[in-house]
Amino acid sequence: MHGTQLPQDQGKEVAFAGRSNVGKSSAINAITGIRSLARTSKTPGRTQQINFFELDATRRLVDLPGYGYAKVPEAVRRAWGTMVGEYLRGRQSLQGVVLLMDVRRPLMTLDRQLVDWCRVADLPFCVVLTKCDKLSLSRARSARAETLRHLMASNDPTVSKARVMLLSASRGNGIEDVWQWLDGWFEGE
Ligand SMILES: Nc1nc2c(ncn2[C@@H]2O[C@H](COP(=O)(O)OP(=O)(O)OP(=O)(O)O)[C@@H](O)[C@H]2O)c(=O)[nH]1
Ligand SMILES: [Mg+2]
Repeated sequence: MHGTQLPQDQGKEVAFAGRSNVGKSSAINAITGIRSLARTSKTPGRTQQINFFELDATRRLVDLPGYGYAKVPEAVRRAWGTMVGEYLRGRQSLQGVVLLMDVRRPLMTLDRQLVDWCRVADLPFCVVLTKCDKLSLSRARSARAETLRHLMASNDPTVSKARVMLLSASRGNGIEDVWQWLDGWFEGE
């Protein structure tokens, strides 16, 4: 929770961000193939500090604490903003942010704020719609198309592309798509 606990700001990192309970930890577990590497929970708000997972000596995945959980006290919410804000703004090794949103309700207010935050900070991001096993394939695909449409409809003229992927951590669908994106960030100069 404190700056001193962050690993050295060297190498490359990709951070996973999203609402409480959206499936960040499950996504990291599915993506790394090591179950219970990032602790998952049925209780929203379980991950309350920034957790780092080393893929190897120079590449890390970062599990950011979730936002938007109603029962969290105001002071904790503010602490979240400070911690995550400082991390996103100040981290040299951060290559990109995976913004996770529930496929059944993407782009809620705080999700949009995080999109704006990334755009203002000029931080590359992609959107991953989680728990897509909860919808039929056709409904998941239309949620994806709709989300893409919203992201492209931004007033910002520099927004020329956006990436939205479907993921089911529990079924293992979409992991390859996310990896392709991560590889691009890890391999970029
Ligand atoms: N059906 C389904 N459930 C999922 C999926 N991914 C996660 N879940 C469930 O959603 C709940 C929350 O998952 P977590 O991975 O702990 O979510 P989180 O975003 O890390 O939550 P916090 O750390 O509390 O912010 C758990 O009960 C998971 O089993 C998925 O792809 N499909
Ligand atoms: Mg978590």
